[in-house]
Amino acid sequence: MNLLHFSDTHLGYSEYSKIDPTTGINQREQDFYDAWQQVINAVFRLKPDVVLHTGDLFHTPRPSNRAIRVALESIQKISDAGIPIVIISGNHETPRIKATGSIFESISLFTNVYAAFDSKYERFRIGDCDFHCVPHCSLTEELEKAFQSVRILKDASKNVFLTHGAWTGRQYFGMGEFNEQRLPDIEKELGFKFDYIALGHYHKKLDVKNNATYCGSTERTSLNEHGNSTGFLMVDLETGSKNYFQIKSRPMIKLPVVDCKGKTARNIYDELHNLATPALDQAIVYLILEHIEENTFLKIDIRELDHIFSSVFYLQKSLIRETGERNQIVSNSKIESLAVEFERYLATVNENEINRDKLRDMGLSYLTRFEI
Ligand SMILES: [Mn+2]
Repeated sequence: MNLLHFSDTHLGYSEYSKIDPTTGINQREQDFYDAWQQVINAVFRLKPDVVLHTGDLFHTPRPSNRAIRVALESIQKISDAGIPIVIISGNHETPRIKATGSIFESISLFTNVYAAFDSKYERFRIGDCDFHCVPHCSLTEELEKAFQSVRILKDASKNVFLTHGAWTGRQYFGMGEFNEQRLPDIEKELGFKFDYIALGHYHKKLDVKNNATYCGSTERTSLNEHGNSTGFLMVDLETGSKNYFQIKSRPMIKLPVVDCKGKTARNIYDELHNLATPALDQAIVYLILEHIEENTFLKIDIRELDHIFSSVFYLQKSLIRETGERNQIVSNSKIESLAVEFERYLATVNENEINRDKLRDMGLSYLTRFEI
């Protein structure tokens, strides 16, 4: 039996303000739909016996109509093709209040769809294989109860386990999210070895054991994920072999940290020009400037930084300045406080035309008096 395992598709995620010129929707939202579509195309190309999705199908418990349509359209196609889908809910789409209901109630109406989403253990038999599911649970007690409820039936020829959360064996593999769940080693608890343990939640392809794997996400939801590939897994239950298929997603690149000690704004711009290669085109780029001296900091024009990296999709900037008392101030925002922006402006004005010191003192006294 061949399984296609994917996870953490986060449909409905959107970020930044860029619009896709073809579809007219938020570009990042579209990126996530494109990633999803690549996996759906692969389902029809690779024709697995069963498709597994291990949670965070949607980015939120109340996804937009568009995100729902994208998901249902594809799920219906897979269902119509007679390919079973086993799907569990993750922490991102599990409502905190049960009365909200779950979008998974609608998804499970399709034939060939086996969905576990109700904060409890569920087992589905497909062919002669059992799929044991523990979705994200709202409460820790529910999670404990779900794990205790797992039963292995004698007549099942294969057993697959699906769950969503942070594996906490020898090492912790989590996302650091406040509502994430810590997963016990189910095999140790049961004294039983599964044919495959399909894990969701950690956005990086990772084998926690020979037979237990996070397939990673299909797109990246945070700059912390800049080094992660995106894709899905094909698992052969007979041989235990696993093949990872990478899919295309928007590049996310963290540039080497720029040490600005002793450098002028001009020196820094020159250095950045060398970093701004065509490899960054349309990428989400993380730029860190550190040890910026106070004087230089005031002269750095943020618009110039954006200009140097004008071919990127989005430039996340972190400017770290030395203040002399071994303190560092980190600024991520585009516009600083009015006082800083005013000082920056003064630094660009021709000194012959104004009395800079006087203007600076007057300006700062007004600004600090009235700035909230
Ligand atoms: Mn996730």
